[in-house]
Amino acid sequence: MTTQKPNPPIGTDGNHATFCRLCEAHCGIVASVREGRVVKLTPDKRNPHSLGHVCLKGTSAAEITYDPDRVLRPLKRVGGPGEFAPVSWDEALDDIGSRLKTIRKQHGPDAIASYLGNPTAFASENFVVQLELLASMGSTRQHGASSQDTNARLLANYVAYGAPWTTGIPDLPSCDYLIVMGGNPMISNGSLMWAPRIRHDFDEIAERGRVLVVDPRRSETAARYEHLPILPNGDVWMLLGMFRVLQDENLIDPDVLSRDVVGWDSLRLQVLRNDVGACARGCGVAAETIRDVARGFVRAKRSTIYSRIGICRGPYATLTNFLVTAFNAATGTYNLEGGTMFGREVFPSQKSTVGGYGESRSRHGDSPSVAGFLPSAMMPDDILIDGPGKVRALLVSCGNPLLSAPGGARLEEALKALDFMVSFDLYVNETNRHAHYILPGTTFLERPDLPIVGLGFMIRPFIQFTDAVIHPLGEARDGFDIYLAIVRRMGLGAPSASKLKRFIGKLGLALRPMTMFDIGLRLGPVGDRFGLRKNGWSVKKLRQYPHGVMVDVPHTYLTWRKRIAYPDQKIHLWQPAVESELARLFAERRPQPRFRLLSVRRIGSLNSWMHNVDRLVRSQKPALTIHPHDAAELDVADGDFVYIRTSADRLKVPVRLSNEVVRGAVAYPHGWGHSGGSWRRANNTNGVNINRLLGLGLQSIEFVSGTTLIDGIEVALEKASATEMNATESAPTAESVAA
Ligand SMILES: Nc1nc2c(c(=O)[nH]1)N[C@H]1C(S)=C(S)[C@@H](COP(=O)(O)OP(=O)(O)OC[C@H]3O[C@@H](n4cnc5c(=O)[nH]c(N)nc54)[C@H](O)[C@@H]3O)O[C@H]1N2
Ligand SMILES: Nc1nc2c(c(=O)[nH]1)N[C@H]1C(S)=C(S)[C@@H](COP(=O)(O)OP(=O)(O)OC[C@H]3O[C@@H](n4cnc5c(=O)[nH]c(N)nc54)[C@H](O)[C@@H]3O)O[C@H]1N2
Ligand code: SF4
Ligand SMILES: [Mo]
Repeated sequence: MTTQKPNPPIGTDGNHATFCRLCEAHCGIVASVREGRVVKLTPDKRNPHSLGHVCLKGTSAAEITYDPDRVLRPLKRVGGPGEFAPVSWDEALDDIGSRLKTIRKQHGPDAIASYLGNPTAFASENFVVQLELLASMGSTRQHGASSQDTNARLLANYVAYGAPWTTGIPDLPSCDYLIVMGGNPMISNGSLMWAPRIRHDFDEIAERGRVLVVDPRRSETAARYEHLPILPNGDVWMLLGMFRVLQDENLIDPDVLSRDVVGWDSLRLQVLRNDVGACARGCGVAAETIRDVARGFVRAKRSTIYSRIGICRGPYATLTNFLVTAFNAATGTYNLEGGTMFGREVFPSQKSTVGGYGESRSRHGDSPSVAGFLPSAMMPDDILIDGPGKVRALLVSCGNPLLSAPGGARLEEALKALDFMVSFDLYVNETNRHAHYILPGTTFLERPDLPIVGLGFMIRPFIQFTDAVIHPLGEARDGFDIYLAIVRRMGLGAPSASKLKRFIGKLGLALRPMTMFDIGLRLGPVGDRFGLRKNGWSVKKLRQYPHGVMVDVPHTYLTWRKRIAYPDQKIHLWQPAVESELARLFAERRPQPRFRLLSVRRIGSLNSWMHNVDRLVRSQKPALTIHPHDAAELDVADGDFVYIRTSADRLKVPVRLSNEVVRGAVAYPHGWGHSGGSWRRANNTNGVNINRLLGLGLQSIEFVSGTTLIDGIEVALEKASATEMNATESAPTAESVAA
């Protein structure tokens, strides 16, 4: 192991090796501190995992830390939405503790709900505590970004493996045939797999074999590799077609069927119900192409399908995700390097037990939780409708559901109706302007971390610990300290679902999550076993290697069965949920809608919250991408405006003509439509909030997973008249009008 120079102490001048925590790639960066201030963020070429990869967002992160619009003192609402006055931490925490205590006492624990936004996951202490906080209060009402991005994947994991967080990931370094279904890693840098240099990995696979990108839009990833255009939400049919090819051409190894999986006989009968031609019509991919893809996949052996959120937000999202896993399993790809693997974990492997589905249900609609998460789409009703179990208090951690979740005007009405709302954030945003308190959190430069989210999805085993680069600005505080202070004031001890930890907490001793991680690391496969293993790792030792280290955790191709929670340690291809979802699909008779909406991610945007950084937003001009033939039918040209309408709302947007989308699909970036937050630059950007077009309640979700229907929703388009266009040109702010 080559030695590394330890970082300077927190806040002192010099170069601090750390890592970006804006997205799952966790790229290594070097923060240069001069006179106590971070003056520059540059790629860390000495990080052995990311080897100098970063994106523009990562190197712009200090502009968030030092943003004059950032909230740096606890804020208390003193008037209407957005009217806040600074208060002391003690005053805020005392009042929050006592009001939550009263609500819990008067209305029961389920009167308190939470919404965990995406950045919650990127502050490891925050994440762990947030997951346990509600449970420690006895509440089951947890919501989050999960129903907008991952629930269907998690439910498919539960069905196939018995455990929602066990996720198959592609073994990129050895793979020869990679199908990417519904992901755009050239922009998103990958999700539920940790590979910061993803472009290099994909380039090498393409060089050796094939990278096939299945997407209704010729995304940046599709453009770089091989694009297979598909109808929005057509993937379920493509996968059924590929299964049919396996069956017709005898491409399944009987050993795999008997050893690795159960339930093939039942699934096979369903596969036989449609021939490849019928499947081709369902997905818009030619039958011969489906055959070619399936045959090539089996022939290549070191093959896998990687899928992500593009197949997680449609009406058959769970079934589609499940079929991806089933296809990877039935073709034996878990059994060799270069196929499908499970993340290489540095924590001791825990025998997982079957669970993580339906332990709680939405108050309205009775929709089951997935990994503890209830559907965001049901949150407004659960808050607004009177009766037992009504939600009266909401804790929002790092989230902006008014822009990023469904609900629109009804969600806003619900936020206004809450008895109490607390937000943990860096800014006043569209959502928390309705909060009673906003508690200022730290940016990643101001806190210690392990890449905790990445550690569960590691392709190449790597570990890094970082201290804070600088001390928190103003009065910003770390999540754990805030939660501890609140639950203590509620008389509940340390925030935790575990009785033991709560007991320890009541004694006044709180085990910091970082202490727990350290214990886990030390007891894990590369740990120092508290001195028993000479070359093992601990957080203390990692401090001497601030650029991070590659570690030796074995691949899972020989051991993957241990990760299956079902007692038979096989991948399950048949479950009641699969049966009922297939029945629902086969009974569907709806004609293809004329237009369907897709979301787009851009390199300079991160969901709804990096739009206050001028250098990131100034070149972005959100517009609706539409196929030129569709545009001709609507008689619109580049830059013209159209109304885009659903039964929920109507928005006016400029169009951009491009054949990158298949005919009938239109695409618009999400996370725009800023107004009312403290972020002055963001408030002055164009762009509408397309989530106002999403529906509400049971009609707007895939019931089994609570997934919000986001991609491929039916929309109507209508050219905006010339006078309306002129009106918008003279007042270029985004406009939303009730239908
Ligand atoms: N139409 C459409 N909607 C989508 C999506 C889509 O593709 N299309 N994508 C969905 C996806 S994948 C996701 S994950 C969600 C995201 O949606 P949310 O999870 O609600 O996240 P954001 O809207 O990005 O808001 C993040 C908030 O966290 C704050 N924040 C950022 N970092 C920190 C921090 O370190 N500490 C604290 N305390 N606060 C912080 C920011 O200031 C911001 O207010 O959106 C979903 N919505
Ligand atoms: N720059 C940037 N990076 C990000 C984020 C960001 O906002 N900006 N967000 C982060 C978050 S929270 C997440 S969850 C990840 C998500 O990471 P990804 O899963 O890679 O998400 P997207 O980039 O939205 O790519 C989804 C792709 O699916 C396609 N798609 C839509 N509908 C369908 C369909 O029916 N079938 C198929 N096959 N494809 C479809 C879309 O056209 C799009 O190209 O990205 C993370 N990284
Ligand atoms: S790819 Fe993600 S982790 Fe890497 S620098 Fe960009 S935002 Fe940060
Ligand atoms: Mo996400």
